[in-house]
Amino acid sequence: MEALLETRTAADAAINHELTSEKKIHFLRQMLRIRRFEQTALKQYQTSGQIGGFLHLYSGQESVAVGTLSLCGEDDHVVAGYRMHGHALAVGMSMNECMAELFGRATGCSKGKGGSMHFFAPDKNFWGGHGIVGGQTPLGLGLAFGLKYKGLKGCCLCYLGDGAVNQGAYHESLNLAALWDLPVIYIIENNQYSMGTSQDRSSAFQKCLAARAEAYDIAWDHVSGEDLYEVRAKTWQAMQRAHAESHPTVLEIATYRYYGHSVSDANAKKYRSPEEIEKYRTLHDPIQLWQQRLMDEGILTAAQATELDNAAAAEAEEAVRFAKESPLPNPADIFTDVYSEVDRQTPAGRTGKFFFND
Ligand SMILES: Cc1ncc(C[n+]2csc(CCOP(=O)(O)OP(=O)(O)O)c2C)c(N)n1
Ligand SMILES: [Mg+2]
Repeated sequence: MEALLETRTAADAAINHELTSEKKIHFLRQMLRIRRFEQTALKQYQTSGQIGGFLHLYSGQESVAVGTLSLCGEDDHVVAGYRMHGHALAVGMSMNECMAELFGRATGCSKGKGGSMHFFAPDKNFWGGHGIVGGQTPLGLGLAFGLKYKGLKGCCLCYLGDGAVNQGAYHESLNLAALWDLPVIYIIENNQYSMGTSQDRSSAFQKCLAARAEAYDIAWDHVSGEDLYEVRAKTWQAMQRAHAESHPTVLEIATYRYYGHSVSDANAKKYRSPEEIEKYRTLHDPIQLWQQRLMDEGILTAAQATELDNAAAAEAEEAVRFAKESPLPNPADIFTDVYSEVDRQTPAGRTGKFFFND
C-alpha cells in the first residue's frame, strides 16, 4: 500500500480552504497557550517545590496536537501517552484544571491523583494520559472497537512516540486494527528521541516508522509537523477513511522537542547538541512558522501576535494562582475514582462497563 497523499498544496486542501481567519488565529492562540502553560509549569516545578513527579514537556510539538485535534467531531475520541499537556489543552481542557492537577490539588482534572502524566477528560472524549510506553495503543484500539460496535461514525486518534513503535502491544494493536477494520488512527509523533536514545539507535528500520504499517496492510502517511496545513490535510484524509470506511491508518508526524525528556534528563548534554536544538528553535518552530504564515496571508499583525502571547502568559499565571489556592485532596477519597472500585462491587465493577455505558 502506498503513502496516502503527496500534499504539496496542503493550504489548498478543502479542509484548509474553508478555514476562516478567526479559526486560523485560534490555532495560533491554542499553540501559544500550550507553550506558555508549559513554560510556566516548568518554572513552578523548579521554584515552588509544590509539583511532584514527572513533567514531560511538549514544547516544539504543539502543531501536532492543535492541527490534528482541530478536526475532531463529537464521536471522535482521543488517547495519548504521558507527553500530552498539549492534547489536553487542545481538546478544550482548561489551564486551571490542568495546572491544579500538576500541583496535586483536588480541583485538578484527575482530582490531584494523576499528575502530569494522567490528565483525563471523558466529557471531552479525552481518555488520558498513560505512562506505560505503548500502553495507550491497545486502549485506542478498544475505543475504535467501541465506536464500530455502536455503529457510530467516529474514530480514535491514538498518539504515540517514535520509541513506542517497538513495543509489542503496538504491533498486536495494528494486527487487530487491520483484521477487524477498526477506525483507529495511530499518530506517531516522531521527535527523534526516546529519552536519551536517538531513533537510529532504537529502530532497526530507519526510513520511515509509519511504513511498517504495510506489513499489516494498513494505509500510512508521513507528515511534516512544521506545517499546520499539512498536518490537518493529511489527518483529515485518514479521518475520512475511518469515518466512511472504518479503515485504520498510521500517520508519522515529524517534530522535535526542545526540553529534556522530562524535568530530569541526566544525559541531556550527551545525546544531542545545543546547536541541534537551536536549529529547530530558530528555523523549524511550528508556532513561529504559523505566525509568519498568517502575517503573509495578511490576517495577523505583529502587535496582535504579541497580544495573544501576553494573554496566554497571563492565563498561565492565573492558573498557577488558582492551583496554589486550591485544596489538597481529602485523604478519605484515596480509593475513589481508581480501579479499586472493581473490587468494591460498584455497579461499574459488576457489569464491567466503565465506558460507553449508554
Ligand atoms: C513499557 C515502558 N518501558 C519503558 C518506560 C520508560 N520510558 C518512559 S518514556 C520512554 C521513552 C519513550 O520515547 P518516545 O516513545 O519516543 O516518546 P517521547 O518521550 O519522545 O514523547 C521510556 C523508555 C516506560 N514508561 N514504559
Ligand atoms: Mg520520541
